[in-house]
Formats: sequence, structure tokens, C-alpha cells
Amino acid sequence: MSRTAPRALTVPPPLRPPVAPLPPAPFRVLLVNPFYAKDPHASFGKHVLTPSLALTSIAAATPHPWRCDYWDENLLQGPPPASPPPQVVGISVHLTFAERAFALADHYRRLGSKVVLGGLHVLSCPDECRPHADALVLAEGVHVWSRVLRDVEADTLQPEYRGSWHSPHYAEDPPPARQLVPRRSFLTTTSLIATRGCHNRCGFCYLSTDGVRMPYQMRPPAHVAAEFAADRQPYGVFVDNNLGSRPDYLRQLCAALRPLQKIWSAAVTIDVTDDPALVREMALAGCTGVFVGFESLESANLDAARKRTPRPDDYARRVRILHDHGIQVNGSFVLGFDHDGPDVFARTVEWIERAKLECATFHVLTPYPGTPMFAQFEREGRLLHRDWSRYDTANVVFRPARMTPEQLADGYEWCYRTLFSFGSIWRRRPDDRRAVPAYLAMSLLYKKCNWLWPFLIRHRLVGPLWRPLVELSRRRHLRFRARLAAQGAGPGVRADSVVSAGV
Ligand code: B12
Ligand code: SF4
Repeated sequence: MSRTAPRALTVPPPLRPPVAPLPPAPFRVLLVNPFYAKDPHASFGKHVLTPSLALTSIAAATPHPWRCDYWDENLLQGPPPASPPPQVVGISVHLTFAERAFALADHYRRLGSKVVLGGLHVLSCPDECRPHADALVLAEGVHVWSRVLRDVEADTLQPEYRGSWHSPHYAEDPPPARQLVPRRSFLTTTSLIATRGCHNRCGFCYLSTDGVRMPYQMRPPAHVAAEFAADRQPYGVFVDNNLGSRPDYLRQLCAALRPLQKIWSAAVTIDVTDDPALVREMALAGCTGVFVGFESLESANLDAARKRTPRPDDYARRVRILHDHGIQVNGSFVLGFDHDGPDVFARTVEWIERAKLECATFHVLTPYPGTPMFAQFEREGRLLHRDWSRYDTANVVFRPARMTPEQLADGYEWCYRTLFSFGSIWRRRPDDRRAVPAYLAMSLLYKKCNWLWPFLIRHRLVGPLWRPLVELSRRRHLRFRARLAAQGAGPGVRADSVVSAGV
């Protein structure tokens, strides 16, 4: 794997005014997901696994006669269209790409468009966003979007609109406008969301940001299943923070998904294994991969983060429950907590190999503005800078307690290098020999082919290349599932699916 990312993945395309500027096109909206620099240590494939639902959700709430276009700068198709400029430009802002979002906003305002900014960073740092926008949308956007456009029509656009995470109408939100997303550009366009919130409120998570007190809300399982069916893809990715927060709901959702005969992955906390019968229902409903935030193998770190989770010495047994049901595990680990010393890297990687996690992602602990952790580090004078573009969990932005920033940066890099090596990929292969070739194909493409990803992305070959592998996985999963169902309750069938949760 290359240690530096190619220019196309680190530098956004230049924004130049059109040679012959035209007046803004009335009733046209352009929704833009801004460019962000990619971490050369991780897989570039991660960014085209599935699209974020922020803008397609907004698009779905667009009233007649407005028409939306969608532009994701990370698909490497050059600068976003501006001739003619749309009457309204909506841009998602996260802290890591805030600078690019502001450059885009300034560009379109110069061309005469009205610019509306929304997303997490607008909520946590509105004062920073205000000078770049005609209007800000704070928090939930779907329910205020039509008001924003009606106000543009009436020339009464307000500087600020505030949505609510407490809306009683969440269950009735329209399905995201997935048809706007270029189908060939992603492994799957079926990003799904069934719930909002999480039963935890970990101190480092964006869910503990000021103003993000969202109750756990759920959408009717039948609606979610209908959306999955309608997008006509074999594989769906749930982008929920934690699909397992309410086991009773997850059970109902599985019952609705099972008849679709599709495969899917989701983020859950490891306590989903409290009830192996629920894991079995997930498998029978098509779950082939879970993304689990283990965060740390050190209890003291988890306690300090206020994460309610089973003890780390029980993690391996719980991973086996998932594996026994054909569910691959992509573990997420945060490095640099206050109880982490320089030995944390080797210990974490050794554990991952012993537990045979098919995939893992590492994150340098990152205090997001607005979270209790950010306030604490600021109070203690431990923030190194406020260059948000490096608050991407791939760079060290604070002074760790038990090592130097350099040790943390080197250790993070070492973890990825070791885990993405041929040796480690081989050591973590599934026990079931039938599953090994597909596991190897997927792992090598995902982890060892960063040189290939820019080409695949630019030429819109991601979908065409991955989809046959995904379809193969789906068929294998259906065979596995038939055996699991025939066995009755109680595991014993080994994993033979190959798609892993990657968000
Ligand atoms: C899908 C996803 C991805 C995808 C796509 C990201 C992308 N930007 O295209 C991939 C896998 C590539 C990814 C990568 C990363 N991600 Co990510 N990702 C998500 C995830 C799981 C789902 C996003 C989603 O679809 N949400 C559902 C939509 C409906 O909700 P929403 O985004 O909040 O949008 C609503 C409002 O905010 C608002 N809104 C948003 N935009 C706009 C725009 C306008 C105009 C308006 C009016 C309103 C509006 O209205 C929307 C509807 O109500 C979230 C977690 C989550 N569940 O939200 C993390 C999350 C956004 N990711 C996060 C992070 C940290 C990253 C990475 C840095 C991690 C890493 N080290 O690799 C990278 C870097 C990417 C980057 N710089 O953005 C953090 C962000 C934290 C923060 N404070 O900014 C989150 C919150 C996860 C977490 N638990 O920490 N991610
Ligand atoms: S369990 Fe995960 S999603 Fe839930 S609060 Fe903690 S880090 Fe955030």
C-alpha cells in the first residue's frame, strides 16, 4: 500500500468562474458533498462503499417545482457544474472538509446562487459557517428544507433555520432520493437508515456534541425493507449509529428484511451478542457483516469514555458468536486514550489477529468541537491546533497522556501497515476453507489496491467491478442461510460470506 495519496485524492479541483457567466437557473438546486483528503494508510475503497444519506434525504424533501442535482466531489469528476449556476446550492459541512465547503460556498455566491449550509459542523460551529452562507440549517434538515426553498421563492430567506431531532414525524420521512446518485460510482447505492441516536453517549462521539441530544427513533421496518427492495441492489449498508440499540426493534427489522433474500451490513455495539438468538435472526435476514466500535481493549478507557459495553476480556467470545453465524466483523479501534501507552498498538493488532477479525479500522482519538472531550482537552491545554482538516482521526491533534504525539502517529501508521500486510490478511482468513478464496479476493482488492482505486473511481468502474463479487457473496450467503435455518436454533455453521461492513 502506498504511504502517500495521489494528488487527485488530496487536492480538490480548482474552482474557476465560467468564461461566459450565465444568470442562475431558476428553481434549480445543486446539492454538493465537498471533497476531503484521503488517508493514505487506510483503504481508498472505503469512500466509495456507499454514499452518505445527508443530501439524498434533503433532495427527497424538495418541493415542486424545484429540481435537484447531486454532486459528490469525491467521485473525481472535476469541479461541480456552474454554467449556468443553480438558483440554490446546498452544501454539507463536516469539520474535516469545512474549508472546502466554504470555498465552494464563496464560489457559488459570487456566481449569484443562494448558498445554504447544513450538516454537523454547522451545528457545532455556526459562527464559523455564517460568513459563507445565505442561510444555515442547524441540526435535522429534512423538515425545514421546503420552508427554506419557499422563502427563496418569496425572497424572504432567513439567515438561520433550526431543525429538531425530536420531530415526531421521523417515521414518515420520505425515502432518500437514491436515483440521484451515480449507480456505477459506488459498491452499492443502497445506504439505509432505520434508526437515529444510540443508547450510549460516549464522550468522544459526535452524539455527545452540544445540541445533538437525539432520542432513539425508529422507522417502520416495512418502510425500510421497501426502500431496500426498490433500489434493486444485492447489498445494502445501514449507516445507523447503532442498529442494535433496541433489540426488540432489530428483531422486527430482521423479520421484514428476511424475505428480500439480500445481504446487508450494519454498525452495532458488541452487546448485540447478549442474545445469540438475535444474532441468528440477523444472519437469517441477510446480515453478513457488522461494524463494531470496540474502541479499546482497556476497560479504564471505556469507563472514562462512559461507554456501556461488555468487558474487553469477553470480546473474543462474542466475536465467535458472530462468526459462527456467518457474520464478518470489522472492528473499529480508537488509539490515544489517556490509559494508552506505547504498547497499545502491538496489543491491539495481536488481539485482532487472534480474534480473526476480517477487517479493522483505526482512529486516532479526535476531540470533535462541541463534545465534552474537546472542552476537557481545551481546559487542559492539550489541543495542538485547530486545523479542522486534520481532525480526521488520521492525524494527531492533541497531546496524549502517556506517549508523545509522534509515537501515536507512528503507532497508528504501524497498525494499518501490519494489518493490511499479506501475512496478517492470511492469518485472519476464515476457518471455513470454502470461504477463503472470496475473502482473499475482497481483502486484496480493498486493502492492497490503493494504486487502482483512483482509476476505478474516476472511470466509474467501482460498481461494475465489485457487483459480481457481491452477487457471488449473496448467493453463498443464501446457501449458508438455508443450512442455518435447517439446523434450527444454535450455531455451528461457519462463516462463508465475504462482504464486510466498511463504514
Ligand atoms: C456514511 C458515512 C461515511 C461515508 C461517507 C462520508 C461522506 N461525507 O460522504 C464514509 C465511509 C466515506 C465516511 C468516512 C468518514 N467519516 Co463518516 N460517517 C458516515 C455515517 C455513518 C452516515 C452519514 C449519514 O448518511 N447520516 C444520515 C444523514 C441523514 O444524517 P446527517 O448526515 O446528519 O444529515 C442530516 C443533517 O445533518 C442535515 N444536513 C446534512 N447536510 C446538509 C446539507 C444541507 C444543505 C441541509 C439543508 C441539511 C443538511 O440534514 C440531514 C437530514 O436530516 C456518519 C454517522 C451517522 N450515522 O450520521 C459518519 C460520520 C459523519 N463520519 C465521521 C467521520 C469522523 C468520518 C471519517 C473522518 C472517519 C475516518 N477516519 O475515516 C471519514 C472521512 C470522511 C469525511 N471527511 O467526511 C463522523 C463525523 C464526526 C464529526 N463531528 O464531524 C460521523 C458522524 C461518525 C461518528 N460517529 O463519528 N463516513
Ligand atoms: S456506542 Fe458508538 S454511536 Fe453510540 S455513542 Fe458510543 S461511539 Fe457513538
